[in-house]
Amino acid sequence: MSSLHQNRRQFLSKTGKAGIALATMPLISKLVPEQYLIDSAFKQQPLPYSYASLEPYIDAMTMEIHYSKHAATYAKNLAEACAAEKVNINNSSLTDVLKSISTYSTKMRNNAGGHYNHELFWQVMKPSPSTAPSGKLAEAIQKTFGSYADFQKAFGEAAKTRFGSGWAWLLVKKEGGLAISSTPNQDNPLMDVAEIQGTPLLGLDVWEHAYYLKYQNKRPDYINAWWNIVHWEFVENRYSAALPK
Ligand code: MN3
Repeated sequence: MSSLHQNRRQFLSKTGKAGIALATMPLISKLVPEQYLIDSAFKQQPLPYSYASLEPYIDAMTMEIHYSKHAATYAKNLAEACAAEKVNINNSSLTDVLKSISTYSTKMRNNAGGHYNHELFWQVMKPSPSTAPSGKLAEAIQKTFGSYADFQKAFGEAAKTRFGSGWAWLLVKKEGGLAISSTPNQDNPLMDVAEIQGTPLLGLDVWEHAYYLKYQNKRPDYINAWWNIVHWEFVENRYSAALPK
């Protein structure tokens, strides 16, 4: 038996029930030097705008701490979890792990989710975007939620009522069609543990670290302001990519 399998076994024996499910999964990983994983596997994409450029909706200091401290830590801890658990993935294969996240450790769940969610979050925002969706996505939103305003209301409600830390999502469900959901902690709709599963198109971080410096306890004000910086063209492209071919 290879040392990889022995390591896997040791890991399984430590993780109990989750490990049993993991034993039935195909082995995604192979051994690579740990330093490689930690140095390069989960480099954050450069922020596509400056820290200050989402003001006044999100302040520069919040953006700087959020991107360079909070999000950077998820990337680092994800690399550590992969090295410790002998999982060889990178940014492009991260979704495979998310889709079977119930078979991994809590550290993997929190940091794979945390890294994926933040990398998406920076992309779904931009300074001075067009202020409403258009094209096929606009049609689907209207069909599913009644109107763009109704959609905003329902999404805002999901974001406001997420107890504690988590995210609100617009997603294309596995079985097709749009849905709004919210997830706790760093979970997301790709995960096999999510209540509503599918492909996330748009995500809003409602952890206090995302808004507390400017908005303190007023999460609804942050949510209302955030609509001004949603990068709808980006979300529309994700929608097109998520539709059945
Ligand atoms: Mn965050």
